[in-house]
Amino acid sequence: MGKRFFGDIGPIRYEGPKSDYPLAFRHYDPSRVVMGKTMAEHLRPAVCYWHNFGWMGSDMFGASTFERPWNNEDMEGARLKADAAFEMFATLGFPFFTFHDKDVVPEGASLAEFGGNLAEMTDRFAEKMLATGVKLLWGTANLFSHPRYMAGAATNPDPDVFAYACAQVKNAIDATHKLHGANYVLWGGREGYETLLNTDLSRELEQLGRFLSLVVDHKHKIGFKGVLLVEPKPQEPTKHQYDFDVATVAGFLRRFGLEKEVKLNIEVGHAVLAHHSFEHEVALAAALGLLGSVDANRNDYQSGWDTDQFPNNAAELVPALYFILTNGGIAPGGFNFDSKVRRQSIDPADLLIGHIGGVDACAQALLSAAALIEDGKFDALRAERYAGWNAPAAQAMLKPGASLEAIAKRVVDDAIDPKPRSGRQELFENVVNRYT
Ligand code: XUL
Ligand code: CO
Repeated sequence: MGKRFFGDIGPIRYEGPKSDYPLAFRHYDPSRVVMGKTMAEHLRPAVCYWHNFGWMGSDMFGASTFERPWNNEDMEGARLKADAAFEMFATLGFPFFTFHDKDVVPEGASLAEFGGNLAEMTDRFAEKMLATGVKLLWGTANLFSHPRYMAGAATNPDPDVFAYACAQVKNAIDATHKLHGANYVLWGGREGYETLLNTDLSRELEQLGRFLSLVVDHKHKIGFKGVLLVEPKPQEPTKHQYDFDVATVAGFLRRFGLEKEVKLNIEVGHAVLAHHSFEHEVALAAALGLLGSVDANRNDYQSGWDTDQFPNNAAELVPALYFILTNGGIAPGGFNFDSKVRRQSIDPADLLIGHIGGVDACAQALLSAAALIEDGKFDALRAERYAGWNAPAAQAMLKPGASLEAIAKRVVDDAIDPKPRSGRQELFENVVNRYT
């Protein structure tokens, strides 16, 4: 494939921490083995189609700042976009990419035309994937940009919009299946409300549960082996979204009997919007058996909205990487860089530099978390805090047959009188910092 958009740049190589060449990896060494797997196998990095190839740099105060030769107005523009995208995937050497249906082809005048465009483009993708070795981490449907979705997709008061969303998801999941996607993501872009005054909350939640069940049924019907993932986000664009955070979605999945069918795609910036930390969302999803994949980015802590910047603070990512590693890794999920360069970063090289810094930060955090685990002291400290639970009498309290009465009797008989013990937070923090 000839180079067209990124000139003579690349392929991007690992040059090590001492390198000052901006177009080289300093920490992400794809083939370096860490805890039995290569860095590429641990992180499974992906480039997303939308922020990098879809966003043209406009904001609510100003026009597009990026000059991109591609567009999505017609299939010609969409083909150019695909050429640039695959050139970038290959230049970075990232093993995966992700897309929304609407990122890759124009919608056209009808759903049938949209479906036809998608089928044509995914044929082209299949050829490019074969030529470059790049795989699909996940596909998804954009159920939030078109005005028909202004009051939601599955949770819309109009059943015709619900039907349209079903049809669009069917096409997108079929396309993902055709490209052997490892996962399929559902982000409820406008599944929420602006005001409760016009909203029948219980009806909308029922609709959303039904919709997810229909998606699960379709997945099994076509034999799609990828994992279905819901991506929590508390608000933006709506005031309140039903997929608020990991805890909310976990409860929702249980209510509709979907907890064995659907996992979660956790985005750093969404965790921050929900007033959680990223590691909180990762640790909770792991604890509930729902950890699926990660949308890697960061928010500006002062702005209060979803700024989708590239990750660049390795130290902050260490706890999340620790919980991912102790969960047994993220596969078949990965680290999808749902991140965009800033509006003034107008050069094609800026797109590459953003991804290089992002994956380098994740790689540094991976190395730190692995060193922390391999050293063993941190895990020993954590285990020590709960060591009392190893005693048979303690275990018995958690088993069927235990009763408050029997426990109360033992407290009296054994004269149990617990003494406060230090939580040693500063010690834990200092141990983690030794590896950061
Ligand atoms: C929006 C967001 C989406 C999803 C896919 O905040 O993160 O791009 O990742 O629809
Ligand atoms: Co995302």
